[in-house]
Amino acid sequence: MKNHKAVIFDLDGVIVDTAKFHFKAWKKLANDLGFDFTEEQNEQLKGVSRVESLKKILKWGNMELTEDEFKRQMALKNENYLSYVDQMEDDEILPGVSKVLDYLNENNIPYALGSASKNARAILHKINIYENFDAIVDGTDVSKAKPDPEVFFIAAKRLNVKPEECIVFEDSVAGIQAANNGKMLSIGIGDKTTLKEADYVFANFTEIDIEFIENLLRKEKK
Ligand code: B16
Ligand code: MG
Repeated sequence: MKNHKAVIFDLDGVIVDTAKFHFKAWKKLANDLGFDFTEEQNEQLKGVSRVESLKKILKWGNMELTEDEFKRQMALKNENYLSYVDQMEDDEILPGVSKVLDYLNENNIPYALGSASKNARAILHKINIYENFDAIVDGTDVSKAKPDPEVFFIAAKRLNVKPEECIVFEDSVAGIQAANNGKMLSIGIGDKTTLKEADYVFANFTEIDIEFIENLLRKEKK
């Protein structure tokens, strides 16, 4: 019987809603380059790295940049994005998340962050939960993007647990696939249809009972 012993959280879309800041910053970049960028397009960038996001955006805008200009635009976007992150406070933690973190803290259940963002550490500091994590794995630690399970495998290793002992909370399709590819239990946060490959899906953390998590920490993967 496999027991789940640890939890891995994605960051953007799970713990905080930084997608709204990414949207503003990418939209400014697109507009400055002379084309538009929609919320629907922003949805497709969830869990996607900064480089890959810019490649997609330029494709949508039918635009090519030199290598130097590409790097300059990425830096500008990040600078703009960080100006929003800088204003973040504890109240940006999404509803229901703190209740789950409190439960894990009180019961000594190890948990890690597994995010594609290179700004993850700065964000966790801003919302004052950096110290709570037993391991933090972000875009600076990985060479393969989700749906490759690398980010979650590193997290499991740092938590000293086997991949199949981990529960992963994710809001992106690629992230759910990464968890499934790593034989971890996947819990989607968001839309049931979009995240249909997940083992379980909840609209947000307010819909998750502590009892549900307690049971997962005892039961076998369904
Ligand atoms: P950065 P996650 C991802 O975070 C975001 O969902 C995605 O939109 C973003 O492009 C990516 O991080 C890279 O972020 O520019 O901060 O390095 O959902 O994996 O926590
Ligand atoms: Mg995410």
